[in-house]
Amino acid sequence: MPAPGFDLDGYRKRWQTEIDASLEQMLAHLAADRGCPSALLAAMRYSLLSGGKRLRPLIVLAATRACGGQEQAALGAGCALEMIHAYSLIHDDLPAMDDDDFRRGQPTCHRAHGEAMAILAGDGLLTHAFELLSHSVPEAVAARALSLLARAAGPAGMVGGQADDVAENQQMPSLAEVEFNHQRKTAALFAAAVALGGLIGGAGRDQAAALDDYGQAFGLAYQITDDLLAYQGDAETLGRPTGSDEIQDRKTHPRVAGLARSRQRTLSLVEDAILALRPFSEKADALIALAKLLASRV
Ligand code: GRG
Repeated sequence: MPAPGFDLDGYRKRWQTEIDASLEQMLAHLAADRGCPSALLAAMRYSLLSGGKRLRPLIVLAATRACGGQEQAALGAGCALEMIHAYSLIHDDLPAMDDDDFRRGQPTCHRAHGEAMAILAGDGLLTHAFELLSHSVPEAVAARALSLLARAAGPAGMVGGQADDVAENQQMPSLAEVEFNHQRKTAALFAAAVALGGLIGGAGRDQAAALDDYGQAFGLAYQITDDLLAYQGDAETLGRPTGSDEIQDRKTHPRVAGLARSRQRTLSLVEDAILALRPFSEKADALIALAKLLASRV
């Protein structure tokens, strides 16, 4: 199972390029559809092609690889997931939510394209993701794929986590409440990423359960790491300005548990994620390397 010689940098560079090219191509198809207004397309393009790490699609591809499938077959599903991620960031930045002016070093979508168009760009990316996914996976698993993605992104998943986040609550939550929020707001999409990769790669029941364990643990660790770096003021590793959690009095993991416990929790979740991959061959190398990268950030 271990993958000591795996070249994660090379793997990421290669597939990030492919993912970006596929996203370009999908927007080109949309541009050819006379029903899509150019102002809307411009706002969608602005956020979708603004240089994210493409972590969720990479995980879709890595999960397909772990099951013995070809990454190429998972590109469409990975791009669909990235569209949902891009929509969530656009809406998260809006004045009614985080009210952020910058994302990935450039003005946020509503700053560049106006609030109404940014809302619609998010709506467009969210809905187009499902159309794209419906013809990116084998017909036999299409309904399952659409349903799991809708659940992960929806009111009992990411939207639910975000709703809890914005709800006014003066009390300090328990750590279990914080983690429940992270499971929905962030981990649900990572769990959907491995589930989609598994569906495309033909995962059996044990492998699908193992991928879910990996996705949940990875996703929770990812959110705690993000909060830890923000808490420590490590804007460089984080890739965005820090300090807004304190300003907005957000009850993050390190604010509730303290630095040392949050760090420890991240490391133990990464260990859980890697251990979950026992039912796989050495082809789980990319998933393992991605989890190890997370541990190296805290
Ligand atoms: C608005 C419905 C709705 C949901 C928003 C994703 C989200 C829910 C909020 C973002 C808040 C945030 C900064 C969460 C931390 C973890 C996270 C999801 C970071 C951003 O994802 P990365 O690191 O970003 O993959 P890039 O820029 O690489 O795509």
